[in-house]
Order: sequence, then C-alpha cells, then structure tokens
Amino acid sequence: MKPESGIESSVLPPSAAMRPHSAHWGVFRAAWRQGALAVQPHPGDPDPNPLIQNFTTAVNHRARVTTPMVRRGWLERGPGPDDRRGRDSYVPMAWDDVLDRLAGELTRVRDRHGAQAVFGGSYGWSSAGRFHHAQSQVHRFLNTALGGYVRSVNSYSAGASGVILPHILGSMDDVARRNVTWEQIVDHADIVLSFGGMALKNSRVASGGISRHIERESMARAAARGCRFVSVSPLRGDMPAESRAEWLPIVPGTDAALMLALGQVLVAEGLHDRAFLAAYCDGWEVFEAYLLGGADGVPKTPEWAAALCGLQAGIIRDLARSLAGKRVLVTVAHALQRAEHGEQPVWMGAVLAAMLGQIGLPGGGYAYALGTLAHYGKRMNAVPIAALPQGSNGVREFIPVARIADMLLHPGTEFDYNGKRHVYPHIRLAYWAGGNPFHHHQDLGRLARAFRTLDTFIVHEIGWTATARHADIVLPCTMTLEREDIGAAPTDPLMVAMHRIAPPNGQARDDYDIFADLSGRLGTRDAFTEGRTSAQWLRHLYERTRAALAERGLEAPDFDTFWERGELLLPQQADDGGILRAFRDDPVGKPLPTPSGRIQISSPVVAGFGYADCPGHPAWLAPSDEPTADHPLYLVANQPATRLHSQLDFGAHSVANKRRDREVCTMHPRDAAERGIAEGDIVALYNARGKCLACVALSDGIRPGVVQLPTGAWYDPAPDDEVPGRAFCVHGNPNVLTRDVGTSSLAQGCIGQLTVVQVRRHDGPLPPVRAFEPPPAGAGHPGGAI
Ligand SMILES: Nc1nc2c(c(=O)[nH]1)N[C@H]1C(S)=C(S)[C@@H](COP(=O)(O)OP(=O)(O)OC[C@H]3O[C@@H](n4cnc5c(=O)[nH]c(N)nc54)[C@H](O)[C@@H]3O)O[C@H]1N2
Ligand SMILES: Nc1nc2c(c(=O)[nH]1)N[C@H]1C(S)=C(S)[C@@H](COP(=O)(O)OP(=O)(O)OC[C@H]3O[C@@H](n4cnc5c(=O)[nH]c(N)nc54)[C@H](O)[C@@H]3O)O[C@H]1N2
Ligand SMILES: [Mo]
Repeated sequence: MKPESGIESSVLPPSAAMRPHSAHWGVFRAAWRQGALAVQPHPGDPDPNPLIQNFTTAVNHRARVTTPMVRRGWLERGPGPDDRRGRDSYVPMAWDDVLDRLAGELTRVRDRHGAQAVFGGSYGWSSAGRFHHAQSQVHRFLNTALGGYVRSVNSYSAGASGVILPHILGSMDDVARRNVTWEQIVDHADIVLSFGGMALKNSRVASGGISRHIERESMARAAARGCRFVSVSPLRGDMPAESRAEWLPIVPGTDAALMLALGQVLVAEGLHDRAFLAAYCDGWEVFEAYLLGGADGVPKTPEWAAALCGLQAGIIRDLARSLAGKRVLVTVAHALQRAEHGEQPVWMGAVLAAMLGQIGLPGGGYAYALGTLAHYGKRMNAVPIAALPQGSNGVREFIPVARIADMLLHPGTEFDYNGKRHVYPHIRLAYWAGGNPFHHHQDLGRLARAFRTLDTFIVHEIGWTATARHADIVLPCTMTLEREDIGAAPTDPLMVAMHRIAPPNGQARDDYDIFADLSGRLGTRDAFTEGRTSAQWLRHLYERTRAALAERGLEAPDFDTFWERGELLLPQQADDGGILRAFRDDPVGKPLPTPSGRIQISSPVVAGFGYADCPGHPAWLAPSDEPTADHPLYLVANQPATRLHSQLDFGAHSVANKRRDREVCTMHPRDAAERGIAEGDIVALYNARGKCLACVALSDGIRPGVVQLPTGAWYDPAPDDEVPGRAFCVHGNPNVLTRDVGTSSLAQGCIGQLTVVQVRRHDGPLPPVRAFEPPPAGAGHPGGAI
C-alpha cells in the first residue's frame, strides 16, 4: 500500500481492513465496520489508553469545521479591533477566495507593521505525526513567507520548571527525560516520595505517540518488591491502586513548606548526607541559614509547616526520619509548578533529594515530572526521528507563552523574565494552528478581551472550538485520521506508519496544503515546500532514521517496506541515568551545566536578579490567592482523564463521562453537605473572574476544602445575569475561574492549576450546552473586494 500523493490525494473508500495509526495517547488500528469506525489498541500495549475511543465518533461529527469561514464583522468592516469577536456569525467562502483575502491581509500587515506585528506563538499540541504537526507547519510558513513572527517560549506544561531547572541542575530534557527510569524503580527504589502523585491518566500521554503504557505494571512490580510509594496530593486518585501508596492529603500550593520541614528534620537530627552536599552541591550554607531560621528567625520545623500544609507535625517528622539512608526517589508533578511561585517546589524537591544524597544512583534522587507524561522514565531512542525543519525566525521579540493576554492588552509595556527586562510588542495579527487558547489560557473573560484588540485573527481548526469562534478567518483542516504521517517519539521505540483512515471531512485540507497554497500567493511556495508534496516529505523525513539505522549496521528497510509493515522497532540507548549519574560518577570530568558545575542548593545568579517572588534559594512564599470568606474552597483544575486537553471533547469517551451534558466536579461529602449539595446536582463554581456550571460527584478521595474540576470542556459562554460582564461557561471550563498572572518574575509561567472559588447548587433553569453546535452561518459570500 503506497502512500497517496499529498496535495492531490485520492479519496479512500471506507475500509474494513485494520490500518495502523498513532496519536499522542496511543498507537492503534482502525477500520470501518458497518459505517462506524472501530478502534483497537496496538496488540503490544500492556495497558491501552481508553482515550483512543474518542476517535470513533470524531470524523464526521457536527462540531467539525466543514468549509472555510469568515467572520461577518471582519468581512463587512475589514480588519481592526472588534468587540463582536466571539459573538458574531460566519460566512462560508470558497478556498481560492479566502486564501486570496488572507494573503492580502498578511501582506498588508507585514508591509505596514512588519513581521514583529504578527504573533505566531500558536501554542498547542494539535494531533499529528512528525510531519503534519501544526505548530511546526505554521512556524515554517511564517518564517518562509514573512521572515518571522513574534514567538513564545516555554510551555504551559513546564513554564516555571523549564526556567528554574537549568539554573540548578540542567535542562528539562536532562532532568525529566534522560533520568531515572521505571526499570530502575522496579529494581532499586526503596521509597518513591511523589509530590502531586503519578496519575495513570497523565502518563498515558506522550507527544508524538506512545506504544506501550508500562507505568501501571512498573508500580505494581516495584510495590510487590517492597518499594513504598508515598503520594502527597489533595487527590487520592493521583496514584493507582497498584502502587499501594500512602496518601498525604496536602493543602494545595503548600508543598514547598512541607519539603522544607522534611529538610529541617533531617538537619536537626543529623540525618542529611553532608558528604554529598559537600562533594556535589554549591550554596548549601545560604540555604541552611534560611532553613534553620538564622536568616528570618523562623526555623522551618514540622510544626511551622503543619499550620500551612494541613498535615500533622508528627506525620511530617516520621516521614523525614523514614527517608534517611534509603534509596529514595523524589518526584514533583508538573502540576505543582503551574501555580503561583511554582518555581519553589521544583527547586526544593531537588534540594530535598540532594540532602538525602541519592541523586545519580539507580532508582534514587530526583526525577522531575516522572509519571506526568509517558516520555518520562523511559529510555531514549538511539536513532533520530523525523522532524519538519521550521526555518529561521528573523524577529527577536518573544513572550513567555502564558503572557499572551498581557501582550495583546498592554503593547509597549515592560515585563521581567529570567533576569532581563523585555517589552511587549504591538501585535496586529495572530495566526493559530494546532492549539486552543480558550482551552489552555487562564481568565478566559480577559483572554476574549485581549483577542478583540487584534486587526485579524486566523485559526486552522478541525472543530468549532471557542478559539475558532473568536477568529476572523477559520480554515477547516484535516484531522490526523484523514492524513498519512510518521508517528514517533524520542522516548518510544515504535515508529508507526500512520495510514489514512478516512477521507477529509467536508472541504477540510491539510495544514500543509493550506500553507503551500498561501505561500504560492505570497511568492514563497518553493521556500515552504522545497518542491515536495506531503507524501514526498514523508519519504524525505524517513530517510534520516533509515540512514542512522544503516550506519549502525541494523536493519534499515526502505520507506515502502516500512509503510507496508506499518511499524518499525527502533534501537534505544542504554539505561545510563543521564547527566546526573555521569556527574555522580565523575563530578570533575562531567560537571552539571550549572554556573558552579554542581547542584545549586542556592543560586547567586537567581539571587542577583533581585526578584522578591523568586529569591536565590528555595523558600516558602505565601500565596496571594488563598481561601477567603467569599471564596473558601481551593479549586484544582487539573488534566482531564477522558481526553487530551480539549481535543475531541466531542468524542465518544469524553462525552460518555460527562454528566447531564456537563463536566464533572469532585467534592468532599462534607463540603457538599454544608452547601446542601447532593451527588449528581448541577453546581455553579464562581469567583470574581468567572462562573461555570458542572455536575457534582462526591468522593472522600479529595481533601475537604478542595474541589476538583478538570480542564478541557469546550468553553460555552452565556450571559451572567448575576454579575454582568463576568465570564460564564455553562459546560464546565475551569479557566473562566483561574488567574492570569505569572508564576514569578523569573519564569512567568501559567498558574492555571489552582485558584479559589465558592460553590453552590444551581437551582434555576438549566441552560443547554451548545459547545458542539457550529456557530450561526450566513449565506455564502459572493466574493469581491472588502
Ligand atoms: N486551568 C488549567 N489550564 C491548563 C492546564 C491546567 O493544568 N490547568 N494545563 C495546561 C497544559 S499543561 C497544556 S499543555 C495546555 C494544552 O493546551 P492546548 O495544547 O492548546 O490544548 P489542545 O486541546 O491539545 O489544543 C489542540 C487544538 O488543536 C486542534 N487540532 C487537532 N489536530 C489538528 C491539526 O491537525 N491541525 C490543526 N490546525 N489543529 C488541530 C484541536 O482541535 C485543538 O483545538 O493547557 C494548559 N491549560
Ligand atoms: N489524560 C490526559 N493525560 C495528560 C494530559 C491530558 O490532557 N489528559 N495532558 C498532558 C500534559 S500536556 C501534561 S503537561 C501533563 C501534566 O501533568 P500534571 O500537570 O502533573 O497533571 P495534572 O493532572 O494537572 O496534575 C496532577 C495532580 O497534581 C495534583 N496537585 C495539584 N495541585 C497540587 C499541589 O499544590 N500540591 C500537590 N502535592 N499536588 C497537587 C492534583 O491532584 C493533580 O491531579 O499531563 C499529560 N497527560
Ligand atoms: Mo502540558
């Protein structure tokens, strides 16, 4: 079965034969059976991800965008700031017509304002293999067509840790991806002390694809050997039953205090590894003075921490004592740093591990983010995998990714980032492909205001997300099942020939083909395509892997053979512990990439930045968003178990797990009873920024005083009768409630994981959920100039 030619791809008949495909959440096979799509996990996957079932109903779902659409206000009045974004109707337009207009608008903005007026940060995971990855496509397009764009740095995943880790240990990749593996935990760990847990729902996902979900069986095998798992988290469900974990239900946002107290006990009782601190670390004394109270008069004792984190001092002291002399692995979930002062638990987790002296030993030390994505705890591949080159960006301006609304609302304003002052550029046009800011960003009411400042907002989407509904030009793109691609991740040994499962829905086109035709109109087609169709690109990108296999003397099948087989097993590197093991074995010859070459217990560089919200050593910094009489409950807005972010929220598995059409909010029975709320009730969660509806599930697996509402329900706004102008989502998107400020002046990461709310039963009429109904569309546009 040869790949079909890209641009003029033929339409596949529905096929009863199972064809291989891959997604961020698993490798699978799919076939059409009696008009419906059947999806089966890869037979080699020991613990398949139920998320693959979201595909079964996705292809022709009514929520798909079927034709190019232009917002009526933009069409009638031309580019410019417009308050109707998000509440306007759309006019269908033919591809040639819409691409002509879009090329004209890109040219206008570039000529009048320069490429530094175009935001192509375009954050988001989309769903594709290595070639059709939408973010790579849009970046390549903007680089080749406009000479660049204002970019974003870091991620919503690891906004704070991505900046603090290089100051103290090494890069994110070195500390999260090439570090302690599950294999080592199975064989060597005595204790895994996990802050934020290691929920299987999360480790089921890896960008690029994941063929074998091994986390559940790894935890079961380690526990059977006698490894003790301790989960510090407001939710019991953050660890699987197989781990037999002890649960310490901490007050959200207080882990740094707990970690400090564990450290204080170690020092007070002489249990810390002084030899390790002397041989491998820098800046201990500065930190020790703070820990013991010499710096601020407050020793960070268990009694001090207990009042903050809601765990008994005796439990904290016993835990600290039990860690000494053991092969302890400290893990810190991404979630902890998606909060105000999120740098602190990441840094303090590393310091606690250093005090225990296990960093660099098999199954011990510090594994940042282990268990939060399937990339971590794995071996790295020994050969490179395909990646689309993005070209070079001639624009210097950037923002930390979560500062998008600040940038749009306050052009010309200064902001701090990682020791420097920068200025927000003035953006006129934003181009988004492969992400959903109305999923990922905080304070959605503010975000909507920010997008209204643009001249033009362009979105490529598979579905009518709220982001598409705020755009001026919406271009329907194919979803992954409708394309051929190469599925691969640097941490998974299986490379997958992603066969096309379905013909393009409606008039949807591949992002690549859209950009190729747009490039043609801008005179840069050859620079973008290099003369290749998408099918030719697949062969071209495959060659890198094939050549590396051949060089190692391994079987190196040609592309057609790979495609026919449907998959290829890649060699992997040794489980060698990465830079931390190398450093432990040879601290002089293999220093860490930090200023001292050692672990920075404190950092003169960070201290030199002079940030009160991120001092030169890990510290407890009181949050500014704590429960009040009006908003007495913590909200944990974590990753959803039933989908990846907002993707395929309309899919079968996601929809089946909603209740009364809404997202499910978990509450402790005590908090519910105090409010007259019962299982299955619809509630309103609200604070000063926003309000949303959700359906309640009661559980004693959540700390009292905390409610949990996952992200990912498509934003479905309605007018708020109580507080006019406040963002109100009838479907259950928690980002109407979260705060849009940075973690600190250092990293400016997003703080979407936590905020405070009040909850009450919703007794009035229940507004219908219309998130998956396309917006009103007017008659087709006859064409002609604006
Ligand atoms: N409150 C709160 N907010 C959070 C988080 C949190 O914990 N709490 N977590 C944050 C984190 S870690 C992340 S990573 C972000 C995730 O934020 P995003 O990555 O933006 O979320 P996705 O839903 O994956 O968005 C991908 C979009 O791409 C579209 N898409 C799929 N395939 C294609 C394609 O082939 N082409 C194009 N053009 N589009 C496609 C999908 O329909 C979808 O709308 O959210 C962040 N937001
Ligand atoms: N099914 C599914 N899996 C996913 C994703 C998805 O959307 N769906 N997204 C993927 C992505 S992009 C990322 S970045 C990772 C994110 O990985 P994480 O950010 O770690 O995932 P979350 O589920 O948001 O949070 C994990 C847990 O941390 C706990 N927690 C929250 N606040 C605190 C706190 O202050 N202290 C402590 N001790 N615990 C706290 C919560 O109980 C929460 O369930 O997940 C990945 N995996
Ligand atoms: Mo993420």
